[in-house]
Amino acid sequence: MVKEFPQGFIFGGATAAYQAEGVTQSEGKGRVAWDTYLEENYWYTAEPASDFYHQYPIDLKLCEEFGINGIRISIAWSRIFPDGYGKVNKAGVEFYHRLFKECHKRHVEPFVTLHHFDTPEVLHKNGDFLNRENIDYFVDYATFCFKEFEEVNYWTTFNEIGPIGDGQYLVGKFPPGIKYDFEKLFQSHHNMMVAHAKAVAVFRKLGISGEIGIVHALPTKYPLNKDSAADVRASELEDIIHNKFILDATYLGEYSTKTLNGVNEILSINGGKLSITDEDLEILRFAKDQNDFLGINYYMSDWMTSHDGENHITHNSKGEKGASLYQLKGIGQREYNVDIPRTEWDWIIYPQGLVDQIKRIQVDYPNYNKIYITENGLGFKDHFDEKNKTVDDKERIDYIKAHLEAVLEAIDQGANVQGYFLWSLMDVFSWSNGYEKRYGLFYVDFATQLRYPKSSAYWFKKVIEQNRLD
Ligand code: BGP
Repeated sequence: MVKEFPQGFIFGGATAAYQAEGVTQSEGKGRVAWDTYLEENYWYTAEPASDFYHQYPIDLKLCEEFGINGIRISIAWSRIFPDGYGKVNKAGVEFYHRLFKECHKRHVEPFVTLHHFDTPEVLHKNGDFLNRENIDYFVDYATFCFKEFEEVNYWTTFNEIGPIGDGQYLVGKFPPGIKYDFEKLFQSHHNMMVAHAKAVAVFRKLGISGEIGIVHALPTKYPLNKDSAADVRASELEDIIHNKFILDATYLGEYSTKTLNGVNEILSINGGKLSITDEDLEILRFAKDQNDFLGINYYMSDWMTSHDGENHITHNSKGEKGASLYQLKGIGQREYNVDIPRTEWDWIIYPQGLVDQIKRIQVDYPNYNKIYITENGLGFKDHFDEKNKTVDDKERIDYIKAHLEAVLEAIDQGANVQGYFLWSLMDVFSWSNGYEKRYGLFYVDFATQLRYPKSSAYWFKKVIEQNRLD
């Protein structure tokens, strides 16, 4: 098997505006739904986060020192348009110009996402992407950014349309906290895919230079018992919810019969009806061959059995292993007690799932062009070594190494993978798990905002220097 990464491979670190920047209530930024939702439902807020708004020169200097040549950054929509549309906040625009300039100064290529979970509150309140008016507001915002930020070479429309619908309307851990509403779940997926396609169309029409793509979270789903037709169906339906529906929209420009049959099966049991118009399909068809790249966020796989009881999901937000429950009526349930390691948050660690997922893209969606692994990493309750001012995060190194091996295996099997971004560059807070779930290469002391490289950062630096795994 190849051990070397392709020439020009991006070894990146990933961040997201809301999880990193801080400064959520000043500098002209408009509120987002998360501001209120965290205040009301969780034990932490997005302040100070990693104070990236001020610390970015330090973080980018660390990137340069450790050989990291790419960074995922998202623009906070409400920093540009505090109300989602209309009046522009000049301070926000200037901030991102400063940030991108610093990236280039440090030879760190910014991969810029337009929407990473943080719809402005004004638009979220009136239905978020379930309200079709907001599709147009998103496209206006995207158009503004394409024209304004000429220094950006890589654009991503959305981060994780799947988990947005999932968090907002199925698990209920994201605002507005609705559970088990499958109509809203699929409609949100669909409408956001239409928004993506429309933004891609504008990008092409304006002849913007650079590349455009989308980032999907793609957890691989397996039947617990391969010989059980019920388990196989459970894994297929779960795959449709999280992966296949949005992948079809992205690369087929329509929903395959298999996908629609699955969606109809789910809706016939759980209620609901989708609105998909001819005009929607026309724009999806236009965009399907226009994606320069696919970003894959991969953390885990799931093993499924059938489930005919009621819907019941318990989100394990405190990292108490075994606290998760995921059962969907007529769809299936996740089996956590498989003989495979999992994190404290019950995320099953299975690098082969990444190989299998990439293979499915190659086979089912051969028009994908190229892939970046845009997120992968280990959430852990890191122990800071006060004496040596570091974290000995051996578990994280093992996790990253195994997944980089999976990337090499996929490349060996003919996949065009051009980069790997570790989630996260430095510690940030986790949306529904707080500041205790850390992922960074650089430890952040949230009280002082000082950064300390972890063992994983030194290990990663070596991999980058050698451009290969030992
Ligand atoms: C992805 C998101 C990231 C990040 C990551 C880790 O879904 O794109 O923003 O949060 O997952 O997830 P979590 O924070 O839930 O552990």
